Amino acid sequence: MPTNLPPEAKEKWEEVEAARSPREKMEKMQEFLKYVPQHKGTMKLRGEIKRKIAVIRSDLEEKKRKGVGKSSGGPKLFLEKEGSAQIVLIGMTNVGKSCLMSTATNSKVLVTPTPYSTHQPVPGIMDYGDVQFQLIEAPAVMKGSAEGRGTGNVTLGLARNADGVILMVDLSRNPVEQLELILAELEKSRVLVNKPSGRVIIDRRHAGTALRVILIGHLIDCSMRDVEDLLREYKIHDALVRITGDVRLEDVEDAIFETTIYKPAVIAANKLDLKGAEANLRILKKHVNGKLPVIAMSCENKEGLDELGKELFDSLGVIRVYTKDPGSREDTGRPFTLKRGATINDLAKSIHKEFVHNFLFAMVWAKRLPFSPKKVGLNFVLEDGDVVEVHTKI
Ligand SMILES: Nc1nc2c(ncn2[C@@H]2O[C@H](COP(=O)(O)OP(=O)(O)O)[C@@H](O)[C@H]2O)c(=O)[nH]1
Ligand SMILES: [Mg+2]
Repeated sequence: MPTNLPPEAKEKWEEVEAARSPREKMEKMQEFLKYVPQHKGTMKLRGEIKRKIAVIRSDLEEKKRKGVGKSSGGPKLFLEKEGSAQIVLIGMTNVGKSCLMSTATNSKVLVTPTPYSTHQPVPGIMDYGDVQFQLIEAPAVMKGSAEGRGTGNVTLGLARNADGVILMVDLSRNPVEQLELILAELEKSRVLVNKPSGRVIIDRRHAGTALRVILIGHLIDCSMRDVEDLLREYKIHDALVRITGDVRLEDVEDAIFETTIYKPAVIAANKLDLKGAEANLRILKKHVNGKLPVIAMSCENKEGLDELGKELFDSLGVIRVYTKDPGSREDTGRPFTLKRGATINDLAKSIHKEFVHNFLFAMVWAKRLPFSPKKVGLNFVLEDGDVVEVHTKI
């Protein structure tokens, strides 16, 4: 059931969204909570809002303690994104996370048999062809991380904020047990890795663009009208809402609050070189049963790194689009990575925010086109490997 919030709560939520600073956002969330009645249907929402408040508060306290501008010593809750996608490495202690960082990325980390030696998230860049992934080694996950044990909040917060996750297990110990433990902790923090049966994406637009709901799938126990009414109750008047698969009204509400989120995930089954690993790998694969990709690897022997890159790229659902300056013969080399299904409009936005405004037309070179280049508009759907030349008024 949807949470059935009173109108005052819905209005407050609009203020939360409009907040301009973390402090204001936190205060508005606290006010919002006062209007949310306490019952079973609102438990999930209350929990999630409280978690968000806690994250902002600890960030603010941290800044205050360190003095803004000075480099901070405590564990960071968010790391600035770099490269095409941010991927967080999640695993219990000693599975080989640091070893992967040191072999696959440019970062300097400590690889050691001493458990729980990584307290701080450590970033590094991993090259995969012409795409760069930012890997982050998160502090180890343990039972109770979701309740804040160890540096659990940091790790799970990083996972929430990332574009994807690598679930790492050690094949010389029981990999199924490790995987289930990490998945359980992630699930408790409402980060799910399995594909949902349906999906709601709310893309907020500037005022005046109106509300448009695109339904590619089925609404369960509700109508299109109910969906639109719910969005309007939350003062969402200007947005493009895409609904795919099987979706209930509560999933739409979930999307408004971003409570449950889905992360693309790959399983890195490490230490393939050790005794018993092959047998454990078979058990793990049988258990996972094709639901997630399993990459067998040995960080120590630098095996499986390419497969890891490929699976990451595939699971993220991204495409590479190369741009060319008008008049130049060569593309710029480094592609833009965009979500599958992205259009020229999305590309233009990621090049520069003024680009859409000044857009005239684009020329596209692509193997699937009978003739290249083709002159196209903002709605043209791009595919991996396309080369684009954007023409603007100025
Ligand atoms: N045999 C073997 N040992 C590994 C491999 N990867 C990591 N290790 C060892 O496992 C221990 C823990 O590695 P580390 O990367 O620090 O684990 P973390 O706690 O997950 O960061 C170290 O002694 C590593 O040398 C591997 O692929 N094979
Ligand atoms: Mg480590």
